[in-house]
Amino acid sequence: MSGADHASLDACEVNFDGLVGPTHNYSGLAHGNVASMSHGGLVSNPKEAALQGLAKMKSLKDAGYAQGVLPPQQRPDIGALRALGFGGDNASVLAQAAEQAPQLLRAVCSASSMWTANAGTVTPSVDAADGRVHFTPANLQSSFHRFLEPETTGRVLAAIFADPAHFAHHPVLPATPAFSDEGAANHTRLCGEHGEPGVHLFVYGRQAFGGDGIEPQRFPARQTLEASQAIARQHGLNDAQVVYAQQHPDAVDAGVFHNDVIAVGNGPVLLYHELAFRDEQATLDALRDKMATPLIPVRVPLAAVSLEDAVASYLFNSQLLTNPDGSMTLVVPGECQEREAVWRCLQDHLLAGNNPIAEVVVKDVKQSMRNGGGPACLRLRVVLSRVEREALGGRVLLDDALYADLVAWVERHYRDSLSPEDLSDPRLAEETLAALDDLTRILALGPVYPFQRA
Ligand code: SUG
Repeated sequence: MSGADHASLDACEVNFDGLVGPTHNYSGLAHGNVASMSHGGLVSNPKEAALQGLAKMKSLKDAGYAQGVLPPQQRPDIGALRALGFGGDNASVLAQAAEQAPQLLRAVCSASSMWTANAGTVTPSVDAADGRVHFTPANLQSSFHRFLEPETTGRVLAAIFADPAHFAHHPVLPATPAFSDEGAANHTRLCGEHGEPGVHLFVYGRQAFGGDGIEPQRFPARQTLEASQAIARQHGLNDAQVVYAQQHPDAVDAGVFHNDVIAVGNGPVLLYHELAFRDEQATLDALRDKMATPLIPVRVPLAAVSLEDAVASYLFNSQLLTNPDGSMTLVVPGECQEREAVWRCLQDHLLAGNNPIAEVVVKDVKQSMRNGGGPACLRLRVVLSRVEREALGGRVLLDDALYADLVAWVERHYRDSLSPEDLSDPRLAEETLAALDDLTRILALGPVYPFQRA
């Protein structure tokens, strides 16, 4: 059956949020991510971070949106330190790394897998020629601390989306600059209802082979056109289903390291900043040309919101969610209230404008925001039919019981303070393993972590 032949009437978007891991800390690891760069060295609160994330999930679940959860990864990644030549027992590996290569220690402790918008790229079954949901974990090769994620990410996705009748998993792209891939953060699916066929907007920062060399100068462009094309090929998307657009280099240089920091789409709506795309008109024209339903562009002009305000507030790193009556709710981070121009834009331009956005909901995810992760970074969107939802492995769809179990789990295992100096504490590594072992049982995922497979 061709995917385009069937609209799935009972499909809905499930947002799979990443649980913040016990080593959440501020190490300033992400070059080009202004929040991460400016907050490096601060003391973090992993417990508060995890509870903020869970509170967001719970409130969206209570409001009627389908909500899933993805587990954090095993950190510190002592195996990565061993591969880099450190030896002895775990405590001495950590001590040597702290002494000789503190930057490496910080990298292997990052809780960056919380930002599941970078876990991978997903194509819903309605768009796929074989009628299955397709997944490719992102290689995240732009930074060492994130390059450590894809292996476990692949195992987690395979454990949850396990049934081969419904789910197809593709290999991570070659982890080399030409195929630099950061997952769904640079991918937006536009459609009518979620269960209707969609058009896939892949946004890239640079072209590896050829291209005209117009690229960001200050900060790295993390996604290549070649990576996006390879994902589309893996997922069996044809030309009529895809649009490729280059990010505006000025935006990347202002700290827009992923497209989801400057644009968000949902259904037929594309909410974007004037400087999101290098060629705004060509991008809109291509979408209009390929979409089956009229595109509803909601443009925020530079005169209303500067790039600095967009990056500082994460206005565009919002979740745009569909309500049963067809209206949409925009879930924005609390930082949007702190910037007058942004708050005014939300009230006067977005809510009052002629578009489906009918409500703005503010969420406090400050712990994540200080590392450059807003509400939309924290979630991976997966459109699933009822049958596909029923085929999920593990216990990952949030209900009141799972929420209560996860809150109790965080209370049991997490510290409420972590400074970069604490990362070499071997007890932190032990606490984390105990926490993840416990979590695997709560989520019924099986042995997804390296320490469970040794
Ligand atoms: O890759 N921050 C992440 C934030 C990712 C946000 N995701 C999306 N926009 N979808 C990044 O830059 C900071 C970690 C540190 O500094 O310790 C970090 O990796």
